[in-house]
Amino acid sequence: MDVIRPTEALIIVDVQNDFLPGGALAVDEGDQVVAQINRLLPLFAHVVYTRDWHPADHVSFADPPEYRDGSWPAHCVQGTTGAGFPRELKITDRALLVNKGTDPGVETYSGFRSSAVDMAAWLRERHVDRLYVTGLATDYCVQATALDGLAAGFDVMLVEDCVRGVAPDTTRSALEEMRRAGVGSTTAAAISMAVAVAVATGAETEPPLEGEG
Ligand code: VGL
Ligand code: ZN
Repeated sequence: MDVIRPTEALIIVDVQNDFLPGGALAVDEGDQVVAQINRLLPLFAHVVYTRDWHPADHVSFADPPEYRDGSWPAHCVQGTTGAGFPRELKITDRALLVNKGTDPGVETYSGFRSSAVDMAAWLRERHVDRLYVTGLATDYCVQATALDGLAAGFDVMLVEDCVRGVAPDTTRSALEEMRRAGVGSTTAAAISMAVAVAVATGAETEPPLEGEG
């Protein structure tokens, strides 16, 4: 039995330089999700990277910013280093890249609401039935993407040690709202442990491919 089935997808939300320490809209410990996500990545047949991809005049940019919904410092402006993925993040090509927040007048936290890509359709074409959601930030884009995933009919698991939030109070209520809506939860540590056990007990042994040996 596979610990992660071929119909499960890893969703990596907005792991971008501007959301990491030193970035324009830094999330506390945002950098700490990268190694954990890298560890999960090889287990998944399908991966989605969402990316905040704003024009320079995006409606959410405020000066001075209040660091809450609707009032952010300029961040993740298309083509800038801040909008890029950190060098340490593994990029696989069995993946979909979803740009969002590209319309100057519209805030889009959820990858499912990108005006550029139909993420739900891409997942359904691959017979995906469950999403493991990781990334930044728990209280905005992670929450919105997880809840829209449920609404689109997917099982959704939050990978708790692979997410970080902007602020403690909004992060607490986001976790509570997701739980109440039916988002499950796990950790990269638990998944890795289950994989190790499966390998040790031989459960992961595949029959030899036809024509081999
Ligand atoms: C996000 C605030 C503004 C996020 C994006 O990725 O959670 N938060 N834009
Ligand atoms: Zn944004």
